Amino acid sequence: MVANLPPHYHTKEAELKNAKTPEEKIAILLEMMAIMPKHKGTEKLQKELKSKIAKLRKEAAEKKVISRGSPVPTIEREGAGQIIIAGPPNTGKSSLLAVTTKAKPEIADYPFTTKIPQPGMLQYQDIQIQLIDTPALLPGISENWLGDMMRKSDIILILLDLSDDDILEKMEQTMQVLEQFKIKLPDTWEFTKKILWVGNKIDVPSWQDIRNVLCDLYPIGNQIVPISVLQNINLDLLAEQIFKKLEIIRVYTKIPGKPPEMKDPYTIAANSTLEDLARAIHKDLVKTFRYARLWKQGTGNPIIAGRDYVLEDRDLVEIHAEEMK
Ligand SMILES: Nc1nc2c(ncn2[C@@H]2O[C@H](COP(=O)(O)OP(=O)(O)O)[C@@H](O)[C@H]2O)c(=O)[nH]1
Ligand SMILES: [Mg+2]
Repeated sequence: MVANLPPHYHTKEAELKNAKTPEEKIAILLEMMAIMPKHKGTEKLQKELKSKIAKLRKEAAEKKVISRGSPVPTIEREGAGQIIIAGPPNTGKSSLLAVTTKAKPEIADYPFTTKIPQPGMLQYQDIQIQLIDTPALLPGISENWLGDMMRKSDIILILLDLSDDDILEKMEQTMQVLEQFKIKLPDTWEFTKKILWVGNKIDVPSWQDIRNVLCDLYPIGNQIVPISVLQNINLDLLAEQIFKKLEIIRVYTKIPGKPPEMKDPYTIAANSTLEDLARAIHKDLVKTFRYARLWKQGTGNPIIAGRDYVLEDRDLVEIHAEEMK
């Protein structure tokens, strides 16, 4: 006989009876797992729920192959880069979006609050970077549109909860979905996308122990950016890491004879040339480009540079072109 199940648990049991799809059932079962107290008395029940979830996941995966035509959410790319915030349930993904952008996602201490992706713009110095909050990565639940969205992004930010004792299981599930999405290569620690590892909730004292447990199994030791969304710890560092990983540079342009405004820079890939910049400004400019006067950050005298010149972050450029006929 199981003792002391919270009343909320029984509400979920009732919901489970009414749930129709395997996805809905898995979501409810995972919530039941989350609210169930973990002790000897609930061990058997925990096992039962786990095996139910495993069975449903198989069912869902089989069904997914044939089901088509459900509406697929898409988000238009904006700003200097697109970052997907992904990870297990309840790690603070929506909270991170809410604190770093003007977006207002739903936040709650139970899983599956976020069902559709939500974008927001992160201001980093004088540029904006698009962050997208997404539903949790879970085998059997995560839908293919999420994989597509991740593969089209610039960086996948994997947000982990460093206060979670079950972090290894969560990590395992996350990796399983990333493999299914062909973002992680099987049996290796290689990814087809840039991954930024972030550990949240470091306001909880045990975070270092949990990080160590994680690092014993996964080669991400010194890569995890430790943050607390709730207490605003290291969020500036995180923005800086995102900018670095994007590998872009800001280039300011000015009109001949006018003073520079030094705002709204072009953001282009690192190691771009003046020709690449000209192309980003206008396709005709690539043909008519003659030379540029170029100021390095903080210097007074311009240099004269040709189209092969490799630009650096914060260069100021004045392009001289032939008149179009
Ligand atoms: N202690 C702590 N709790 C946090 C932090 N960030 C988020 N949370 C809590 O974690 C729970 C899940 O947050 P949410 O943003 O909905 O997570 P999501 O499911 O990953 O989108 C909420 O109760 C948040 O208040 C943090 O930095 N520290
Ligand atoms: Mg959420």
